[in-house]
Parts: sequence; C-alpha cells; structure tokens
Amino acid sequence: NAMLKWQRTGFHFQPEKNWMNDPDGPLFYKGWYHLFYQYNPDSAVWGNITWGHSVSRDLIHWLHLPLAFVPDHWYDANGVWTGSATFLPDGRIVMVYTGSTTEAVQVQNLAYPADLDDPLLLNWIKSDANPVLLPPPGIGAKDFRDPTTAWYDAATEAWKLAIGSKDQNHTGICLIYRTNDFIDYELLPGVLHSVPGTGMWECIDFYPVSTNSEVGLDTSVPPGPSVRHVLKASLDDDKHDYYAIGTYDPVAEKWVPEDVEADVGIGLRYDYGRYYASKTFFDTAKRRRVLWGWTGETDSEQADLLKGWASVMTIPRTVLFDQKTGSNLLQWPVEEVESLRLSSRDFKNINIGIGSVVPLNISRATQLDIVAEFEIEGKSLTATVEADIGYNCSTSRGAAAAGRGVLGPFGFLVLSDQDLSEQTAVYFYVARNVDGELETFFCQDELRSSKADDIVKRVYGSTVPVLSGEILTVRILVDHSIVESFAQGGRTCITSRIYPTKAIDAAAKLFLFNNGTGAMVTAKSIKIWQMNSAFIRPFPLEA
Ligand code: DQQ
Repeated sequence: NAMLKWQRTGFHFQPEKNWMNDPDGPLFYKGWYHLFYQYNPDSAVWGNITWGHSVSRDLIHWLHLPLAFVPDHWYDANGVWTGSATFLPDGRIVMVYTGSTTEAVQVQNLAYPADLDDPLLLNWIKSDANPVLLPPPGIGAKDFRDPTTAWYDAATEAWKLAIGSKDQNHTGICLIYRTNDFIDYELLPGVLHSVPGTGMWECIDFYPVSTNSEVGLDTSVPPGPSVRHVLKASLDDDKHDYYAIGTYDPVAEKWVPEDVEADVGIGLRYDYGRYYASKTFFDTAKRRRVLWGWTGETDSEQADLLKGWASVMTIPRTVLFDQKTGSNLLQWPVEEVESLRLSSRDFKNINIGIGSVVPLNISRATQLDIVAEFEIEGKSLTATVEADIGYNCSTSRGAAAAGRGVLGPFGFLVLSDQDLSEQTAVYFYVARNVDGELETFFCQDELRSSKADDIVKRVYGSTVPVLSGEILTVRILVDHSIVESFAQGGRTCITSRIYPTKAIDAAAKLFLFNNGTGAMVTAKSIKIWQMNSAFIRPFPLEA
C-alpha cells in the first residue's frame, strides 16, 4: 500500500527490510565508515538479534554487507547484543559485545577481523576465550551489557572499558574494567559513577571533549585543563539517552558531573524525541567525534509487520562541547549530508502575524533541509517583556490554538496538508520560569501529525539556552517519516517519527505559524533545500 511505502526514508540509513535497533561498533577503517547494528534478519519486530553491517565512504551513501555476527555459540545463542570497537596502537581492531547465552545470561565476548587487509572487514572471528566476562557478584545476570569503546590509561599502562548496570536499589551504575589483552579483565573497585533511581544503564558511552577547540578527541585522550568527559547512559526505564559533562579522575576511577542537578539520567538528553541507544566514535579521517542514534517506530507492531521494516538511524551528528554556554554539547548533522542539497529557496523577513499561518511556496516538501532565524518583533527578550510563567513542552497543549501563550508557540509546520488537518509543528515558546527569568523552549508537536490512530503522538522538547544578543535559530531535516530538529546550533535536539496519511508526496506542504497572542514574529531568513535521496543498497559482492 502506497502510504506504507511512502514512510521509507530517502536519505536516512535503514536496512532493506526487517527490524533494526542500536548502532554497534561504529568505526572508520581504510577509507570506509562501518556501521554495525542490532538486526533481526527474519522479521520487522525485535528478536534473533544479529549484527547487520553496512559501509560508506561519506556517512550518507551506504552499501549493505552480509551479517557480521550471528548467534552461533552458547555464549551468544540468545542474541549478539550491543558492543563497541577499539583500535589498538598496532592497527588491530577489537570488538567487545554482549552475548545473551543459552540461559539468557549477559556475558561479554571478544571478536576481531579475520583479515585486516580487507577494508570491508567482511569476516570476523569470535575469540576462543569467550565469554571473556561474566556478571560479577552482586550484579544481576540480566543487568550486565553494552561494553564501551576502551580507552588507554597511560599512567597504569592498561586499557579500561565501561559496562552499564544497576544495583539492588535501582541505582544506575557504571562499572569499569581494566585489561591488557581484552581477554583477562579486572573489575575496578567501586563504580565510575552512579545515580539513584535511574535504573538500568544501557549503552553507556564515555568520551573526552575539548573545551577550547572544535576538533573531536580520541577516546584515549586523558583528562586535562581543556578536556572534559561526557558520560551517557540510555535509561531502560524511560528509553531516553541522557548525558552529563564532567571531570574524570582515572586514578580514583571516578567521574564527577559539573552540575549535580544535571547528572546523568536526571538532566540533559541528547535528543528530546524518539532517540535511543546511541553511540559515538572518533573519526580519524576528519578528527571529529560522530554520534549515531537509533530512532524506532511509534506506530504499532502490526503496522511494522505489514510494511516489513522498522527503525531508521538518525543522520550522524558531530558532537562538540558548547564553548559559549559551557554547559551542554552541540550536535550537528555531519557536513556530508549537505552534499544531498539540491535546489534551494530563500525567504527574507516574513512577518508572521499573531494567530496566523503563512505558506511557504516550495515545489516539494518531503525531503528537506531547512535553516531559519526568528525574531520576536519589537521585543528585547531580556527586558521586562510580558510572558507566561512556567512552560513545559510535554505537558503543554502543543502548537494548537489551545496551547497558545503570549510569546509562543511559533515556528514551522512540516509535513502538513493544505488544510492543516495533518501537521507536525517545530516551534519555540518563550516563557518566564518561577524565578522570573525568561527561558526559551524548543518543542516538537506530533499530536496532529497523522490521522492514523495506532500511533504514539507526543509533544516533545525542553529549554534551549539563548545567550544575550543571539537570534533564535533552527535547522530541520525532513525525510518522509522522520523529522530531526536542532535549535541554537544543536544545543537542543528533537527527533520525531511521524506517519502522515494525507500530507504525503505532492500533498505535503510547509508553513510558518505563530500562535502567540502577544507579538508578531519575523522569520528573518529561511533557506530551504530540496534533498536528494542517498544510495543505500546491497554491496555488489560476487556470489
Ligand atoms: N539493545 C540491545 C542491548 C541493549 C539494548 C539488545 C538497548 O544490548 O541494552 O538488542 O536498546
């Protein structure tokens, strides 16, 4: 059926068919980016988990390769689960991944490429020593998974890696192991970090960021005056990826968040929408840290089985420390996505009157890259301007008239049909907090994104830092059933999966709107590119 077919994306990574979840072991090798991912080769729902494998020259166009790992040993018979890659100084690659055993115990296993001369890394060997790690005393057999990329600690001349878990009190914890050969490990005393009440920490990521330059850092770069460490956990309880920026002490083997109130699991998220089990890697080709995230479906399992596939990856994002705010990361789609930009339209100084909707005349609206700047007319946002007190994207009434306030919502309606019966709003809302300070919210409203009723629809979002003198900026990538949005250069990001029934193909339109009651809003500048599709297809391997 045409509607289901339409939901497949044009330039986001997805397998040809069936189920995908977490990105695994991303790496750059001999000119190729490798993406492995949790994959069910048999069905569009989770199960029989193997590692799918695809390669790319530019992170945008992909070639699907044969499965890299399948459950063929007792120690991964219930699934080859998530893991990470580490480069050794001599050029070898080690992959450490979680296996769910015949008894559904979570153990860690080691694998390595069969042929390092093969840039495609087609064949992998599972170590004879597997499993190399069993759940330690006090840790549940099903609470021990997703090893990180290892970092080398020059001081102790050993590799270290992290594994997430939880303790008996439902405290999320990060265990650290030390190893020289990735076969024998020593569990270090205590934990790197823990946060009460956050439950199981899946897919931990732990990496350094530079506080004074825009280059990414190799995972083994040690702490220093201009280095902070990011700790990320995927919370099994609420299925969001939380990060915090902090200081790592490799001697005490502790990591301390800069802001305890924004600790892991209770503070910042990479993405406030549908986004989970993400993982970064250091791209030696471009000296940047690149973040992959999994975006699952929000339609029903039945719909997924009908369409024969489920999940996409978000466009990989570069990750940097935000030197201006000093308190968050900046995430931005890798520059290579810009190679898909086709024709563009520019708009300048469009006034969006109170309560109005303004159509933007573009030829097609299904694959877009949009960048825009907004200004609230005649208001200096630091002044004693009138604004609502207290706002919260997720508990608000969204972008509709019912959700109106003084200074918002305003922004874009993407994948909307002509009469606005289906629409997804990407919007700003300026309000005062209880202390009377102005805060800017960045939200995405899915409530009217589809006429279909078997879909989870939410209003997502959070605050976004806007520094004095800054204009409001947004970038939006629209690709059929996914909308990825970035406010203020990537300080706050939101990803939605949406399933329009009417706003598809030529019927999909783009609008500006302003449902604020207090001020006119001006779109100072808008640039909209039509986006080409990416080549994502099987590698023509000889039979
Ligand atoms: N997905 C994997 C686990 C991981 C979870 C299994 C996170 O290793 O904890 O498919 O989505």
